[in-house]
Amino acid sequence: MVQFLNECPSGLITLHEFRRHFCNGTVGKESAEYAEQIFRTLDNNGDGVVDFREYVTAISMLIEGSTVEKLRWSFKLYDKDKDGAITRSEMLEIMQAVYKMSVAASLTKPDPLTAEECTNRIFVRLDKDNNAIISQDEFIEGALNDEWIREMLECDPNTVKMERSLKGHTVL
Ligand SMILES: [Ca+2]
Ligand SMILES: [Ca+2]
Repeated sequence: MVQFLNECPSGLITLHEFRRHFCNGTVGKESAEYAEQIFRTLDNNGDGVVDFREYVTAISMLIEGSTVEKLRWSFKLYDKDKDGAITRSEMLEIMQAVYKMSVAASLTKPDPLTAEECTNRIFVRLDKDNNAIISQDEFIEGALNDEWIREMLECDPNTVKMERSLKGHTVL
C-alpha cells in the first residue's frame, strides 16, 4: 500500500496509471487488455478512477475472501457492461486477453485449449437454462460444483500475479 500512496499521493489511480503499474511485470504489453478489465472491475462506481478504498477492498477480498466472494468478483470481471449477465462475447474477450497473457508469460500448460474452446466449454457447463447468457447464480453455482471451471474462472495468471506482487514489494 505504501507504494500505491507514493505513486498516487491523491489516493486516486487512473486507468493509464493502473495499466502502467500492472504491466510493469513479466508479461509486458499483452496484459494491457486484461489490466483494463481489472481496472473496470475495481472501479466500482464507474467514475474512471479507482480510489484507495476501492483498491484496498478488492485486494483484501482477493486475499482473504471466500470462494463465493472471489467468484462474485470474477463475475464482475467478465460482465463487462455490468448488466448482470455474461454473454459469450464478454467471456471470450476475457479469455482471449488471459490467453495472450499466459502465452506471453509462458504460463500455459502443454496443449492448452484455445480461448474459443474454453469459452464454449464453460458455456456448456454453466448455462444451465440454455439462454445463451450466464447469470451470476449460474456462474457461482456452476463454478462451485466444477473444479475445472473454478480454475478457469479464477483466471490463474491474475491470481499468480497478485500473489507474486503481494509477496514482493509491488502492492504492500
Ligand atoms: Ca454483460
Ligand atoms: Ca443462462
